[in-house]
Amino acid sequence: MAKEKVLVTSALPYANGNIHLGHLSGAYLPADIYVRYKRLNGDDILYICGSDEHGVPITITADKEKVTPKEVIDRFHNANKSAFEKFGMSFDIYSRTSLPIHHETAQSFFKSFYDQGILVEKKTMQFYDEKVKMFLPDRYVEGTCPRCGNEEARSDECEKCGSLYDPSELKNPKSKISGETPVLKETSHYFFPLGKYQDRLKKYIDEMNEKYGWKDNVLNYCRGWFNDGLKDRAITRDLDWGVKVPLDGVDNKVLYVWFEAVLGYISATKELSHQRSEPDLWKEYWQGKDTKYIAFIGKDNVVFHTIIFPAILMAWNDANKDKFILPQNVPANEFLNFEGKKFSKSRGWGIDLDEFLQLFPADLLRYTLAANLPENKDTDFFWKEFQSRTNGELADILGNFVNRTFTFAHKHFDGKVPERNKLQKIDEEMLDYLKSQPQKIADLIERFKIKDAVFEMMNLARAGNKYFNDSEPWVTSKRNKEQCATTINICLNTIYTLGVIFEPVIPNTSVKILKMLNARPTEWSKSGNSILHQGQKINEAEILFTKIEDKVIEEQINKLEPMADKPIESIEEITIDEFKRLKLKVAKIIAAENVKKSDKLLKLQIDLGSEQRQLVAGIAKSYKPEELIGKKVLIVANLKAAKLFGIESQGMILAVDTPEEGKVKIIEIDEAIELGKTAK
Ligand code: B3M
Ligand code: ZN
Repeated sequence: MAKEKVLVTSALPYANGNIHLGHLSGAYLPADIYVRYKRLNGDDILYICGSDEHGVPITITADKEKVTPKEVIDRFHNANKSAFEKFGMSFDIYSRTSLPIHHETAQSFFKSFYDQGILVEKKTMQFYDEKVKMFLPDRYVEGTCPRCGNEEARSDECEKCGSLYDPSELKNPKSKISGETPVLKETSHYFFPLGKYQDRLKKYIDEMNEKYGWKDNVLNYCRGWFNDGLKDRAITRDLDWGVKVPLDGVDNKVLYVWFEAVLGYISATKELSHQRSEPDLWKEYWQGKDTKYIAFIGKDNVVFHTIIFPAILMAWNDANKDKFILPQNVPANEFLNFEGKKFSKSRGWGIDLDEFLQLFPADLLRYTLAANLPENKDTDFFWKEFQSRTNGELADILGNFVNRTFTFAHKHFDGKVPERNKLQKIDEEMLDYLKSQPQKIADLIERFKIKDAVFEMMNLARAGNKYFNDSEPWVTSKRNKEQCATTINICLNTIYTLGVIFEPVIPNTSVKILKMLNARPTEWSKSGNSILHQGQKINEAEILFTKIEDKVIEEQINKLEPMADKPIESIEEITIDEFKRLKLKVAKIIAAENVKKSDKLLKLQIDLGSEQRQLVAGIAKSYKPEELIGKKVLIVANLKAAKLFGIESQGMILAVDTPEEGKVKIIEIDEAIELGKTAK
């Protein structure tokens, strides 16, 4: 395949907190695997990342800690940069948006738009906290989402349903600084006319998807925004921390962080050009005719990379000679949860990368995360899974195959690659598989199916073990030394291939394997071609993976328990007679509708077999009415009737909390159980 020139970026993490495992699975590890594979493939890659150092998250952290934003960004930029290094991220640069080159770049885009006359200055009503006397940026205001009812929505954006709306639509707004209800007060901002780009953006996304196959989750988000209709977006804010609006007479306003942060990819590439003393390097990638650009992100950043950033680049390209390329693909991942719940710094749920790497080698984490990437749906990190992937896959499959082959080669062939003699069917089959596997894995990685690619890598080690077993070299070493030599030759060559193709996932192990073989990496496409030649001396085997003992994992799990949301409280005891007073009966939901003016309640009609009743249940956030019809449930049948929102409720439906805040799951009863039966 012709070699490609590829620009790759990973979302710029805010420099206001530590990188945790969730971040890695979203935008960093998949990108690093892709990049490392592309480099081995001989493609020409620039991999760009850095800290996002503006925006309200930084000022919120600084306010909380009573330090300056500068102190916050310096601390976290350095901490994250070094944690990423230890994890083996192979960025060409890890830059930062506080650099002058970034401020200049972002300002030049703003100026270009201003000079073209495409920005619209509009007076807007914005939340203002009268107590602390300041305009409140989006994230300083929290309220109820006007679309889905999420009570933790931001002023103009809901993370839960992904909607963007006008701050005046937000229900029950509260200032996060003072806790007061903010007032809407007039200010003026520059707006980018996103709506005018809708048709071009749609065409661009359709075209890219047709040619390069975008992920369904990403396309779905885009469709949603297009259906809502893109609105003009304010690209300035009333703040003093950020990139100053480059207009005379405009003070105390900065560029909206998302407007400038995406341009951080470009300024970071400029910074790299500067570091390498190749002033035009950045242009080769961003403005070259035959470059492609892949942007790795997590799902919460999709709109900014598929809509806002491309629109900014289109607007620049309309008026300037030097034209930028647009993302060819935006393979956004869903989220990684931690032991069944969302990562949460404030609740201490999860583990930071740096902390993790003090306990275990990076490759173990890279492998477990890579084998379980949230490519199509949210996934979880479980300590037990980490242990079983390490012990059962890395150690027992890959490590064991390498170890038994080396032991054998040293014992029977004097630590040299033995000759390959006449091939039997079993050898031919193994060699065919060995030859085909790198291409199969490459195809998967090219389509961003990294999890499947990792599975296929381990499959090669699985096949190696099976081939070793079926060939029985411990038998042939005595009876048919030539056949034994062939087996070990093929096993060593398989280990070589494993050493190359596993490099993107477990780079440190790959280095060890190749060192043990006294070999250098080859180009990806040749890695299955039995590169090791007869007589080549191999080194002593090193232990590649140490198994993780149960007690080590238990220690980590035990650490979590005090942090869990609701520790098991001491529960007041009741007698069996008291329990018997409770009548829990099986009922079927036969009708369900929303309760007007309530986003929590549903009105249900239920059938108990002998009678029908009306219930009001607080499950509207968890179920749509139509999902409930026909379900068999348990109700408390002898609960005193009560009125909710003026509607009589004759009983209560049983449900349990789920890990998702505010959501419950009703207890469903087997279809075979008769209506009206009492639970006991
Ligand atoms: N800093 C948000 C985040 O860390 C944001 C990404 C910027 S990418 C240009 O999720
Ligand atoms: Zn919402």
